[in-house]
Amino acid sequence: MNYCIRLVCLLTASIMATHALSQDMSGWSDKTVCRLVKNNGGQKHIDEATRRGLSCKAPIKPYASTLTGSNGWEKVPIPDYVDKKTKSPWNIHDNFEDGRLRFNYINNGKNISNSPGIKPYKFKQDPDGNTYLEITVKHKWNTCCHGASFNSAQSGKREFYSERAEIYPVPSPAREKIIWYGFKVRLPKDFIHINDRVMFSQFFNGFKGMKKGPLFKLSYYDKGKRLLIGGDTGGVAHSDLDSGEKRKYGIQLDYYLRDKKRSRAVPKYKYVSGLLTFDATPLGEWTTYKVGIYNTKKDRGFVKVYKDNDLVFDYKGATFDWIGSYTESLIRIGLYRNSDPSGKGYPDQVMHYDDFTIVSDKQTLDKYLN
Ligand SMILES: [Ca+2]
Repeated sequence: MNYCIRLVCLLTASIMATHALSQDMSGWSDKTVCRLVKNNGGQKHIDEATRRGLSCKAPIKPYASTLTGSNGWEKVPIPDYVDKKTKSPWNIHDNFEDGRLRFNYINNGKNISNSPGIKPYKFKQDPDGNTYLEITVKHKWNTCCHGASFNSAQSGKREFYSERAEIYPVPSPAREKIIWYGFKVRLPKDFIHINDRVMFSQFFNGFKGMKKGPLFKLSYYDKGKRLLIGGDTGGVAHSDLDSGEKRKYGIQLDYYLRDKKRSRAVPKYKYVSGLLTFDATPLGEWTTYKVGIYNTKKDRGFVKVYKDNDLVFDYKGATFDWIGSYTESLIRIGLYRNSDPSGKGYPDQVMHYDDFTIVSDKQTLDKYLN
């Protein structure tokens, strides 16, 4: 009883406080809001500035993106037991606590147009004081690369572009290297899944004229009902994907949502093991992904994916079996999706990321992400 009354009081107080706050701020001038944002007045002022569309709204200072070839922030020392020949080209950790974006982000370029610049990347705080990176993708942001796929339900071709918002460290050659990377990710409570592809992290081997996908990607499909883990381990880099190549080089596991659990389907291509089922992460809760990649033509290569320390994807074999002219590899977090083929546009999608870490061994990754 006592508890109930207290709870009601608390709720009432918090509703009143929120109401009073928004009422107060609506009366403030843009100049005042901006001054408070610049004086580090806190999240509520940033949100208010964003709501008003003020140019003072982004208190984030990118600088690493201009330091080509430099990965020099929060450098993680490489332990002595790591073989230096296979060490990761990136050894970094970022918990985003100082609210500075040190990564590259997708911008206008050779293939990308209609870039919103740094706008999709915002630092936010949880009530416990933790700072995380909020990434948003909107219709037509960073559009690239016209594509089409056959859709039997509509008995015709679906035409789309890609649209995205991703961050990444400076790309680097990573052939014959072992890379362990990970991050925390949260889909906010009001997240809207779409009936299309939404990728939210990738490891990509780049080639001249590359027409194939990443070695590893994490994607939602079918309104979030399908979680796809996997990618392509080889083929002819500069020619279009055909089904024979996919069978030979594809690694993929699909986990389907049933009764708040995700259940694994039979692997489509090469043999990959994983879990039969695991609990689906509800909206509003963090989950941690750890990804281990031995990027090699040799049989001892691997791609391993841990979700909250459960091994949900385990592939052993060649991971770099390409014909083509290799350039460099990249690791990205953030959203990448197909545009709405009807042209109307899918709703905005927002994901939260934290503790983006790339190192050379699992033990070190565990230190940062456990
Ligand atoms: Ca953090």
